[in-house]
Amino acid sequence: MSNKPVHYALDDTLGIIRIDNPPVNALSHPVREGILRALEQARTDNSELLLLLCAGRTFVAGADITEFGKPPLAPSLPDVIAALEGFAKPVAVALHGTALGGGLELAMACHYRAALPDARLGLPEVKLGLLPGAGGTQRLPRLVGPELALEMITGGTPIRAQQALAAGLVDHLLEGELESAAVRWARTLLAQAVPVRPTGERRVPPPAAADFLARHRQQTARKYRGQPAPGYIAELVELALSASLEDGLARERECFLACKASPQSAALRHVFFAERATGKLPDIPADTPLRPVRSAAVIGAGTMGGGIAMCFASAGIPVTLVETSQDYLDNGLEKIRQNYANSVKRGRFTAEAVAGWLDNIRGTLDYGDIADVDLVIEAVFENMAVKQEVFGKLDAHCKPGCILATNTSYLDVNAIAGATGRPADVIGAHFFSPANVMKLLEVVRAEKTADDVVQTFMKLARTIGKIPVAVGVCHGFVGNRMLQAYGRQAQLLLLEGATPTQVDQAMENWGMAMGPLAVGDLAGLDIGYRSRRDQGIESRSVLESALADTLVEMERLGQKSGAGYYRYDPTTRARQADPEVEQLLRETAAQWQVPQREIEDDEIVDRLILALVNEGAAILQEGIAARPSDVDIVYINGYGFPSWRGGPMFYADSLGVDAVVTRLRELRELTGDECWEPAPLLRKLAAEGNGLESLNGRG
Ligand code: T1G
Repeated sequence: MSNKPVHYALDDTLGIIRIDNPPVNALSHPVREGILRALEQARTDNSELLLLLCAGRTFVAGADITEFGKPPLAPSLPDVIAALEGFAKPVAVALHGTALGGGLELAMACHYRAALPDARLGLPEVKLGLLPGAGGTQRLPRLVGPELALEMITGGTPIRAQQALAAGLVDHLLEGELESAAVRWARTLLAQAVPVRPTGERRVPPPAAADFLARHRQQTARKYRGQPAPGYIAELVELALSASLEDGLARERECFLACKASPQSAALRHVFFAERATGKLPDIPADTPLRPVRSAAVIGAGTMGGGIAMCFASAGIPVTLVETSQDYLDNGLEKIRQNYANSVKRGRFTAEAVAGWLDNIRGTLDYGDIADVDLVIEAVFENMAVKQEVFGKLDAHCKPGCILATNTSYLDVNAIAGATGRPADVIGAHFFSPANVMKLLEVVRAEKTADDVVQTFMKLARTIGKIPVAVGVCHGFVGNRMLQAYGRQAQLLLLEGATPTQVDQAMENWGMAMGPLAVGDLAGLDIGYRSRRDQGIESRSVLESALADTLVEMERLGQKSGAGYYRYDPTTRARQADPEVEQLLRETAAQWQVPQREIEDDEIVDRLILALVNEGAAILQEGIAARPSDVDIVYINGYGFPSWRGGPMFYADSLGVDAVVTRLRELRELTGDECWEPAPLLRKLAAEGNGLESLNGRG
């Protein structure tokens, strides 16, 4: 078989077009050419019906995203789609794995569609800041109606084959092995002498509710502030109701090209590849043998411990929760049951699946019961002495080769490893709360952590549904260390004249999921208070934590006490500005003789985001993170940084590193604060005329 990505074979009167372009049969230029070549062959041969399918683990998962930054090569995907839909002989397609984006558009241009039951079908382009650019916004509503079409294209979440069958997106579910089942199905179509059936000739049924489209437009404008694609999608699906296919496709192309050229899409495409690059460790060979992880244990059944145990149980790995008292253990197990029950109620999981996962969890008070597990994650109180005592016990009880991980969010993992005789088996695994939901996992490599332990944990993270980022040991690792610089600026801006509402609104308008003060109130101001005391910082002795210390000592701990930087409505939990806090702010500023001034929202954004960038650059310089895109992934998946801005380091590149250095120097002038001294790495890149992207190893 030639190494061409598209093969055509005639089997009696059935023409079979097979795409074989691993890993996901992306519609690269050679694939597009190959499909047209196959159609050319079939035009004149004895075939009476064509069957399109893919080799490998999935049907076409979309256009080739790596081609987006390059000059377009003909034939374009719309050319291929038009050739398929307009073909003189009926074309059938068999779907398996994930038929996504251009792949589903290809399928909708075929005349008959079948799928394996576990196939998923979707148009996820919006997750790349794009929209379906090869007819998806015009053909999908013709097949499934405007409601489901808008839900699928705006949300980008694939649907299962069963739902696609019910919705009319596919005509048949295949049984058994893909190729043989597909050929059987195609032969029944041949026997029925089915006609061509262009999707484009169908009409879009009107929405059930007259105000559906208007409501959708409003919701979209609110939900996707700062992102152009969802608005275009609403316009295009609405257009499909009235316009000809030709006019609809023309407008779709314009909108697609506008999205493709947008900074939001450039950022989201960066994030797509950055998420996949985190696992590629420059200094550890990809084929490093892994340690088997068939069983796990979690020490501590508190909020974090319970969430971590759920990650393993839901991935099918039996997990034992270890606690110090039966009450703590029972509470922890009950909390897990409740969390799962809530997910079933919300329709996220089925009751059957949850029952199986709960069977994977057991509890004990006896370290002896975890002697044979392959991995332990410690999630006890954030105190060095307590953690070292636990690791001493693990060292005494756990079998040789067991991986010992700590869920500390800022303590020295080397010191924790030092409490054992096997520091090579010790690693940091910093989960984010709620651990069963948040995707980010900072994998902390201590000085003596063995390469196979690191590689095993990086792979295991994907198995339990996490995005792993390898980081080195320093206070707060990558995320919390940068957060400290970010949080410090928020505090200083308050003391210089801004209000909590102004700071948070400016950041949320810019795109952050939640402003820094509201995040503080959500997490609980007492956590930061205790961490400062643990670091030996006396209360109210430091300008940038004076206000927070005072609030905690006034029992204003945040949402959990009904008041923090804001007051919270007891019923709706909505946050309200509190004049008492603004008064306290002015008094604290007076005590510290901080001059008051009007502060613009732009300055707020610059100071908070550039604090992240400058600290991120220092982290890269120290080798605590391997590449700038890893820092971006930490902030997008752990700290509510808007993915459509690409992450702090990508954002810095979008401004231009030299402009960032200039602005940092301006802020130093403005505030007299040495923290604004540009990181040497930024100065070096600016001098070289390079961007942070140049360090991503993907240049
Ligand atoms: N183009 C190029 N490379 C791709 C790719 C794509 N569409 N999809 C995946 N890869 C690479 C990926 O970088 C990785 O490479 C390897 O394949 C395995 O991927 C006109 C404009 C299909 C669900 O958005 O969601 O069509 O890291 O690690 O976890 O309307 O990949 O090994 O070197 O993710 O099993 C729309 C994107 C495109 C789907 C498989 N399609 N892909 O997940 O493997 S835009 C998408 C995915 C479009 C048209 C428009 C997932 C997956 P490497 P992986 P996975």
